[in-house]
Amino acid sequence: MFIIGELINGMYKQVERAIREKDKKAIQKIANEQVSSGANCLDVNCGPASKDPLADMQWLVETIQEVVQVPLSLDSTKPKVIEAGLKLVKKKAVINSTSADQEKLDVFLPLAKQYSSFLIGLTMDKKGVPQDKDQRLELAAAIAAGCQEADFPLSDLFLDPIVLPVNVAQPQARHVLDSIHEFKLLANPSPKTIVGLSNVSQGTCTRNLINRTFLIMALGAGLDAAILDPLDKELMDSLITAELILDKQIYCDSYLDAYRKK
Ligand code: THG
Repeated sequence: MFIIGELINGMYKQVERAIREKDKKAIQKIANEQVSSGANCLDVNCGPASKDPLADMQWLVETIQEVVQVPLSLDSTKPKVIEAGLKLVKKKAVINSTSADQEKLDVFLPLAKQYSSFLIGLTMDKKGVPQDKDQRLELAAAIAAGCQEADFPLSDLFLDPIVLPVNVAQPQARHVLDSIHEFKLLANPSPKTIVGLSNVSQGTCTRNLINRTFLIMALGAGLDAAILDPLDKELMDSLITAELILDKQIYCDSYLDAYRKK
């Protein structure tokens, strides 16, 4: 499982403050904590309050790379903001993200090729987020076809069926799980799948329990990657255990410690 830490996001009040005040230490602490808890990659999102997202993205990428070596997931809807980050990254980055709209694919696919990065394709378009798995599959197929036309390797594509909060869109969680399974069958080699896990529990009173349960079900459906909170230890323990049961980790009595020492 490819784990992308979600905590460097201006959506969080302390991160928004740290970005505004250019408080390097605060960002570097969150970067270090996520990596030592098992994140393989860090999401970088300036947040909705950023007045200069391009400069903020550059500052975040430089600040994070001073203390950790993991690749970064550049999270913005603006190609210029993503490109500002791509120019600075030291590892193969993740572009987070394009939608299925042709005009978005026309911008993000050349960018992903030019900088040899991974690309997350959200199965949504101008009409918004689909309401069932068949519409998600249609958009996923359009994104995969766009990649093939642009000669972008499908092995570098992550398809994101878009997780919605279970308290307001309850039937969608089931559709997302079915989509994860079906996206894998779209092409050969299979495109990878990813979700923004914490979306599922927004506004609920039992966030950690809902996140944990949904992640394990998604892993069972074949999920390859997730944007999540790696500091949630019970979530990480459950993830490691699910991988053990799916025969993706070797069992030993101390498998939790063994995983963390990797
Ligand atoms: N897919 C992709 N990228 C994504 C998402 C996705 N990036 C953003 C998001 N979704 C994933 N990251 C988060 C980060 C935080 C939260 C949810 C998803 C979150 N934040 C608290 C909240 O809104 O309640 C903030 C609370 C606070 O201020 O402390 O839940 O789906 N490709």
